[in-house]
Amino acid sequence: MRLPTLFGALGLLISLAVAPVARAEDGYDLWLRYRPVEAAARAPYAAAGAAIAPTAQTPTLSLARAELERGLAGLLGAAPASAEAGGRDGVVLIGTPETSPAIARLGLPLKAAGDEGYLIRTVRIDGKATTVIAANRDIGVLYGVFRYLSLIQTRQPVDNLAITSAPKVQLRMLNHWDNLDRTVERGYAGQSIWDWWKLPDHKDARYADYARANASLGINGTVLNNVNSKSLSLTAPYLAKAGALADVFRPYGIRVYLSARFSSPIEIGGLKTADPRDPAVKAFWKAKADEIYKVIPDFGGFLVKANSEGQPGPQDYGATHADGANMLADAIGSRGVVIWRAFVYSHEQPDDRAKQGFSEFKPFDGQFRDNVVIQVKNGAIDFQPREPFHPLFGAMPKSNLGMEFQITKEYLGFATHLAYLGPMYEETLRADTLVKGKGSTVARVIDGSLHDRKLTVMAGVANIGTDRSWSGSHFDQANWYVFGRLAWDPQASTRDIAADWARLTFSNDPRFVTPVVDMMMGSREAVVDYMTPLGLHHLMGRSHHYGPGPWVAGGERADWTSVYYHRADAGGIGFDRTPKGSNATSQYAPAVAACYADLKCVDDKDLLWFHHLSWDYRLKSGQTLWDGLVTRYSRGVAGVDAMGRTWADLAPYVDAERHAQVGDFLKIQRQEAQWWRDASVAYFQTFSKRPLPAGEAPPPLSLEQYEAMSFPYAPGI
Ligand code: GCW
Repeated sequence: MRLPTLFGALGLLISLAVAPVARAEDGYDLWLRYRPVEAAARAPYAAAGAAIAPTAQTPTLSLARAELERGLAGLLGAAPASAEAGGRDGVVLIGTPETSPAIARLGLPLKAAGDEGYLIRTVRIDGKATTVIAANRDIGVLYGVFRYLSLIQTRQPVDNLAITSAPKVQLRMLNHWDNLDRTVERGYAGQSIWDWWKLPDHKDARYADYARANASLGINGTVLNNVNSKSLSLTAPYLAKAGALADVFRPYGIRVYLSARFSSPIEIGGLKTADPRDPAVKAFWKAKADEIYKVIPDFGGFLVKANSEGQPGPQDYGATHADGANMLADAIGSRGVVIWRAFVYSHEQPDDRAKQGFSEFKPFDGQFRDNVVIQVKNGAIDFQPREPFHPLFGAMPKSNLGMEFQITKEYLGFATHLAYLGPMYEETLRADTLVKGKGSTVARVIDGSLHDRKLTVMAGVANIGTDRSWSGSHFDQANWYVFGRLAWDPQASTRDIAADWARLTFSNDPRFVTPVVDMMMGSREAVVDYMTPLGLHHLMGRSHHYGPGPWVAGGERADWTSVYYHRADAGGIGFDRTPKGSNATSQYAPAVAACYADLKCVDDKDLLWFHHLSWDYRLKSGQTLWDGLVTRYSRGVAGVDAMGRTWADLAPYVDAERHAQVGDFLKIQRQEAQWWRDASVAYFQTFSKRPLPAGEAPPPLSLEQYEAMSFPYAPGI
């Protein structure tokens, strides 16, 4: 027996002895683990990646090649040697027609791949089976390599491939709410990964790992700093720091953007005003943009939060959002974009907060420059566990409208509650605005097809930090992953994506994948049940948003309280947004508005978002509203119990380290779900004055005890 074979046999014996538990993992490798394909599943890959044909080099193609080598080495063993294409079976040929004569000769239908997409084809070259990963630009090749590796990672066949894939959204980006002192607003995964202090001289290795992970999903932009921003970010020293990050990200196809503080002309420009109509202000921004493009030639543009939650903006000078956005867009010109957020509600406006974004922006439809995108949160309030889709979607056909999802779970239990957000994103994307008849989905607004818009954006507020697992928990990685996949294709199925993620991250064993995917798919609904059932919203603890706070009242402004949203009293509960109430329903297309306003049509899941109803109102299930509320709270707790049991059973398929952490977090979630249920029931019962439905346990503490709990060190603020 040759020595390597002996060692191989020993290794096999050892791994059999400890099987099926994998070695401890801390989550750093995300979905790019490239662990060896188990012996029993090797056969279909016998020839795969026998060699990688040489290709002309660009920095991105070098990365693509290195990734392919790394992946194949990890998955299938020995690193393949270079070989001329056509020499043997199983060669992988990567490149663009410009960089590879062999690819050019194939005459592939590359048009369909567009600027960033790719083709993966099994072809015969000189009679030998060859896998071609081809694209029009080198970044498409890198994306294609990640896709090819993911097929092996998820044990798909790779011997007869005919894949064409191109992104449906142009700008697929993360928004970091990271501050210059490395705190992260609404961050639950440690500190900011940007070490501003040591930049630009020291570039942490993690920056490249970050870019690689994003590139594996097709994410092509990142806003480095918080939308609640500091002018300091736009000064020369900080531009150099941002430039250093941009240099790391560039070969991964990722452009850097910055949040811009509207009052910068005053704070760092020495001007007396930031009025967008003032020539000196215009000159400041033009010069600033020119300065940025000298440091970062491919700078993506500005993200702006203006006249919202105390941030400065054009309205401070009697100018409009359009004046402000267009002035910045002119400064940037054809070099980039201005992403202007629609998350706007003003101190002076007594109107229903849910209506304000629409009221402020709809009148300006058609008045924004071509390189302006209005970025709209998925719902009209603020990243709640469930919100009906934002009425601006479909309502501004003559403007570029982008989607802003939150990946970090500000309102869904931070990093310790397991909530897969795929179904929440999908619910919004598949919602039908009906503005151009049936099928006018939000996804089609976002991919530009509904109103024939070219400049399209999907943004996700990042959940990334210095935590080893990047996202604060293993399952929160799935939310970064599903966001990226949906940005590539907003029509994709989030159940399929969950399955891919579970396979890549943990195990391909169907005894693992099936229960985990089911658990993930139900997880967000459990959160809705134990926090905000039946369309309730914004009931979390004041300012940190940790735990239940339905009693939150008073303070700076009414629409930062819970009582503003639930309106519970002896007569009932819910926010009347029908024409009899705030009339927020009128902001939707007539058929949607009519349904939301009609008790016979509106879904129970949105009921109290749109209606104020008596405690004895009959739900579609026949239960009274009060009984239905209580049983949903309990159902949410039971859902977490079930997740805990499922996870415990899956120990054989997961390494001990990750299994234990997920298990611990599920226990935290279980306790907090119970707390949510008990505190909410105790509070609302003071209004309903009705007994609990049969079999429901009374809350163990008094309402006063729940109200007295205080969490000065809750993370994320
Ligand atoms: O969700 C709310 C958050 C704020 C955030 C704001 C926004 C960045 O509570 O922390 O500020 O929305 O989106 O601007």
